[in-house]
Amino acid sequence: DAQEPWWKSAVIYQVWPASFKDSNGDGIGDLNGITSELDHIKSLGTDVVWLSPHYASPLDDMGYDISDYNAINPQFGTMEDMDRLLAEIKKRDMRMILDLVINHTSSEHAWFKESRSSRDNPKRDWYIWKDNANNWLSFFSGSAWAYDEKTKQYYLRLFAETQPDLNWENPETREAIYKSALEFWYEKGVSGFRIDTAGLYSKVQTFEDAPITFPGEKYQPAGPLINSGPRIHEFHKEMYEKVTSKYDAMTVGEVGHCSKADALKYVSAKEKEMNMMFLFDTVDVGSDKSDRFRYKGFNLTDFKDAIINQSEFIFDDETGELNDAWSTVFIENHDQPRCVTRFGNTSNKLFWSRSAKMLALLQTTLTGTLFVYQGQEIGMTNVPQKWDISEYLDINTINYWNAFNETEHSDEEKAELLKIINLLARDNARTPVQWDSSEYGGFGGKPWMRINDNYKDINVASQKNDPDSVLNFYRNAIKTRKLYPETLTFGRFEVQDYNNQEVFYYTKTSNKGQNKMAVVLNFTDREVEYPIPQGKLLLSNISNNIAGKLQPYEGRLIEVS
Ligand code: ISL
Ligand code: CA
Repeated sequence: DAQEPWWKSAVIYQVWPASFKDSNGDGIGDLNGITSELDHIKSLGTDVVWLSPHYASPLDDMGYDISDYNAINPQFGTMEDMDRLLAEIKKRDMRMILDLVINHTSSEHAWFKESRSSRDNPKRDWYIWKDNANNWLSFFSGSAWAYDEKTKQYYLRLFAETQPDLNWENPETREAIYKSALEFWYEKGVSGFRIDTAGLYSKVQTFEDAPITFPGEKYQPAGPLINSGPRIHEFHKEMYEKVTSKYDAMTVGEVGHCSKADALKYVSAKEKEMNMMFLFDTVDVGSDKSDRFRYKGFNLTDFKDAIINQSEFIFDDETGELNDAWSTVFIENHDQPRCVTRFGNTSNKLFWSRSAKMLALLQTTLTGTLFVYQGQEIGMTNVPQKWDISEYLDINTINYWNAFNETEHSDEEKAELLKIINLLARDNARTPVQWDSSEYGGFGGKPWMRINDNYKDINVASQKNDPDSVLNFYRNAIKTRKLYPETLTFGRFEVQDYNNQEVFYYTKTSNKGQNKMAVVLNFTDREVEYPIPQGKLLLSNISNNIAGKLQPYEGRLIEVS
């Protein structure tokens, strides 16, 4: 639709710099490494590159702990490297968006160093200081409060101890954030931001204890006391009005979970807050939404529900037509395990390849802006189950494992948690990208995080020119998506045969109903008899389709009218 803004039909590729490509052999991915692989990124059909934090940072939370918004992490390169990366992206007719981490800074940021220096420092109130801690649980385990010896008060830190929360109640703090974290980069020519933890800026100011979610636990999830709090929409409106509205920019907020009413405030065009957001229904399926490692599993209707919930708010309840809100399509990012392991099947090569392609077919036919995470396009998998816990490097996993081991557990309980960690840990997304079959997968020097053992079988070089590879399936599927934007990117999404636990069948209808497609996906490792809708087969992950039957992990996209 020519009337629609560019970011609705964009395909966005996320780069997590530490593990993308190392250009100088020090074992850490870097900006020049990204520049050297822009043709690969572009070949997928990418319109926008989302760069995860590249800023100066002690890397306690891999860059989501920023010590200077206006400097590049020297391990990733220099400002000249950044300028070149941006220029090379634009040269290829793509745009760049950055990560905007403004709920907290690193404790090494100059603002926090001042704030903690004395109780009467002018920046004391830029962070959240209290005489007493409450029972809030940190997202990274333990208390959400850290005690500071020097000034004998606690500061709030919803994430790591070295990630103090900024105080958004203070207008001077907000101005400083807008100037240094946003304006600086807009002026350099970036096209917007992925807004980290976009629902967390407004804390309920009573700082009261959270109700009990996990009986018997000392710390409890703060829930609505921090999530979509009382002033959150006011803050987003201000940020949009004062900064974002001045540029040709897109924003995508990481919200996670929220009510439909809040969703429509965050991303309805008329509200002027953000363009779209990430909701976690799908990636959290089977888990407690406050603690992913409390995992119970799920069935296919839970998965269908998750996908419905993530996008139904963009359709009018009565007419079924699009309203003025917008949604995202994603199944991986740097915080999530690999989708082929989680939702597909990696037990043999055939199932791995077919289920990776089936998930590609799912993603490229859903409504919203499509996001692909580095390595997803070649079907990278979770780390092997046999890896020792010491191979995991993410602060989230390590703190969780340590907190668990503070109390006695049987060997079975430990083994059970290790299995869940292997299934769901963020580290699964953070192993180096597998470029070829040479040492360290062609990533560069000896990588900071162990490369997945399967790099000789799964890598870009072996897939690039193979017409049957996962990579070429993604390329084709994205091409197909761009050929039929009205139906695939903007179409109405309706789940059919909802109760079926083997087959995910849905239809997509263009807004005015001229064109209709059916997507049929067999989520099992068995052949399934199925009344497959008649029509023109546009795309499938197998070549020898049989009438009335779906082979294991078979998927079809069919134009039905
Ligand atoms: O991955 C999680 C822990 O299991 C989530 O709770 C995650 O921390 C949450 O979605 C916020 O994520 C974002 O902000 C974090 C950072 O660690 C994540 O990498 C980032 O995506 C703090 O900045
Ligand atoms: Ca490097």
